[in-house]
Amino acid sequence: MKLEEIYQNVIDGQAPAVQAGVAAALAEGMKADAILNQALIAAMDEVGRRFEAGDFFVPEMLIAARAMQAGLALLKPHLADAEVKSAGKVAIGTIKGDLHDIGKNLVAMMLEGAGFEVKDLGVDVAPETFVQAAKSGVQVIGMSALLTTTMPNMQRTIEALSNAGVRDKVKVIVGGAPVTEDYAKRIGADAFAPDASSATRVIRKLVS
Ligand code: B1M
Repeated sequence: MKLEEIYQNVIDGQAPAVQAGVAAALAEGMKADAILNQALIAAMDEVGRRFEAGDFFVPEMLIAARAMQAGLALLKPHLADAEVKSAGKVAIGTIKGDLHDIGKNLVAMMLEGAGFEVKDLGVDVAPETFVQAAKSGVQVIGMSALLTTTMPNMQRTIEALSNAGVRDKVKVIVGGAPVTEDYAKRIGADAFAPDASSATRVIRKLVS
């Protein structure tokens, strides 16, 4: 099995073909970290590039991310043995009062595709849950918001991190359709990203 085939099948969103390719590559004795870095992560980098260039839209990015995750699920048990270096640890959730999770899931998938360990806190996440995640040793807290009515819970969460004495232990990135760079600055977040692809780039910088 050629890594280029897996790479192309991720870009094309062909989940069964990606799984078959990963299984064949493993059976041939290929190293799990090579499959991860040279096929899955490389393909998601390309997907992100195409998205930012306007050649791919959300549906293409979603099916590619799902195909990547299908391959990743097969690789995971082998990655533990291969001691692949994690790109970093991120906890991500949709803020309290908000049940929208498509964008948040996309960000989480792109991060996994880029080699991050992602703790998905789900939706309607209370500030205290983000605080617990910060205490658990993640480097980055990511908050997603789609509703203008509950957006202020981002600021409340940042205040909760400060009150718990863990604000300086983590970087905070915010995003979601109504969130802007200016809003992120006003509430004291470290970063903002307008989409899943740039979120990965920004978080890479935050942990570097
Ligand atoms: Co709702 N909804 N919804 N909804 N919904 C919106 C957001 C709305 C704009 C629709 C409208 O009125 N035009 C509106 C909000 C208006 C406002 O706040 N001013 C709205 C409303 C009002 C509501 C309800 C209140 C409706 C009601 O019940 N009366 C209700 C609220 C429920 C609640 O949350 N408590 C509600 C419910 C729902 C559904 C359950 C039906 C469903 C959600 C399903 C789900 O998520 N599992 C839903 C949907 C689908 C939408 C729309 C149509 C689509 C949202 C979406 O998934 N976009 C939306 C209208 C619209 O946007 N056209 C709407 C695609 C997604 C990929 O984009 O999430 O922006 P997005 O994510 C992007 C970027 O923003 C960024 O990257 C992503 C990918 O590039 N990003 C991040 C996101 N998070 C990030 C985090 C980062 C970085 C980047 O760092 C951590």
